[in-house]
Amino acid sequence: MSKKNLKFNSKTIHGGQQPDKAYGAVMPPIYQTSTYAQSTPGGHQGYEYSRSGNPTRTALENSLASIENGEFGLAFASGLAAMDAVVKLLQPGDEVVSTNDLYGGSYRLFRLVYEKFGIKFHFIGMQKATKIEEYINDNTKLIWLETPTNPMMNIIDIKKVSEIAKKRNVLLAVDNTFATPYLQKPLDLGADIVMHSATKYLGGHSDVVVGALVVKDKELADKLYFYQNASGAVCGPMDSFLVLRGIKTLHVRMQRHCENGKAIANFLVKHPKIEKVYWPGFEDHPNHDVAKEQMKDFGGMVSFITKGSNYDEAIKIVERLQVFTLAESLGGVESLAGHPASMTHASIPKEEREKSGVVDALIRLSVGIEDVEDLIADLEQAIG
Ligand code: P1T
Repeated sequence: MSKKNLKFNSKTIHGGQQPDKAYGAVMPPIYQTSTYAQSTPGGHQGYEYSRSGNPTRTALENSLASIENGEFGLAFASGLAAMDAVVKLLQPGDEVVSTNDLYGGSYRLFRLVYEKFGIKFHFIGMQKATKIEEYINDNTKLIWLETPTNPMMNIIDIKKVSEIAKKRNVLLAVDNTFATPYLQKPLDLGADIVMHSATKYLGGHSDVVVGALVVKDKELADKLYFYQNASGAVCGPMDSFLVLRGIKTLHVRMQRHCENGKAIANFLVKHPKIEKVYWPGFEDHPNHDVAKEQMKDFGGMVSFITKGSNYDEAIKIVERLQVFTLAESLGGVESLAGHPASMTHASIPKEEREKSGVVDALIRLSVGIEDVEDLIADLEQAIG
């Protein structure tokens, strides 16, 4: 039976994997080497230098391609390094249409690094997909979107956006960090590139910083590989091993993240001190129907605002949490809480971030896989 036809849960464990050729190791060895012996110049066994390729990284890249239903995976030193390779496909004068609600570091990369090289970025709300058409012109080469968005949990209709992108001959890249391929597969919905901060759910244990790209098209894969090798922000062998190990339990972890996320969202929405909860599983979430259609479940990320809250009040709440750890990042087995305005989204100017709802009072939760009663009790005492 071809491993290509496995169902998703089996793919997380077996996809693109085979026992190591040397001794049959079931997990790929950590090939902690920078270089490889050659019998004559160019006479090597497939690997010559670990920036260009490393067998442990290849094992991870094959797994990534398999779980995202793609053909080619590329593993980078971080999520931002993976994004960086995508932007390098562009030329001065090119334009990008991006979601206005996105990770602060992604915004910073676009605005503070690539704008000065003559690339123009439009940050817009994409909840109504047709809105994008107003911003596409002959210079537009890339649409960049997150769904669910970080941290407002907006849902963008990947299929509709991909139809627009195809019609206008523009590449579509989807940051699938929040959903993971357990919940949604952007390539199946028409995207050209899937990007991950594998630091998050794919790694799953908050012990590594890694990024990933997956594509179907060989020509596109070759171009991205060129920039990966030419710029050199590759994923090391130890980190490749850790993410590969994380992916093997992705489906079981995600199932529990979703269950706990749902319980927390429902607890918060009924709490008398809560003003607003952002979670795509609510029937009154603006794109709940799209979420139901393109996602298997609603994920483990929940954002909220308490009544009459402000910057200081939000900080007090996150400081009082005991089981949730106040920290940057998300997607690990442990629950984390963050204050986007001062942490993950601090690099977006206040006026700009508030336009997309990232106000000073907003708190973001990455709901882990602990006993949910403990998480609810912790929120109860912190909210007061
Ligand atoms: O941190 P890094 O692996 O480089 O990934 C950047 C990144 C890209 N895209 C999304 C949606 C992200 O959430 C991130 C990183 N985010 C956090 C560190 C955070 O706490 O939101």
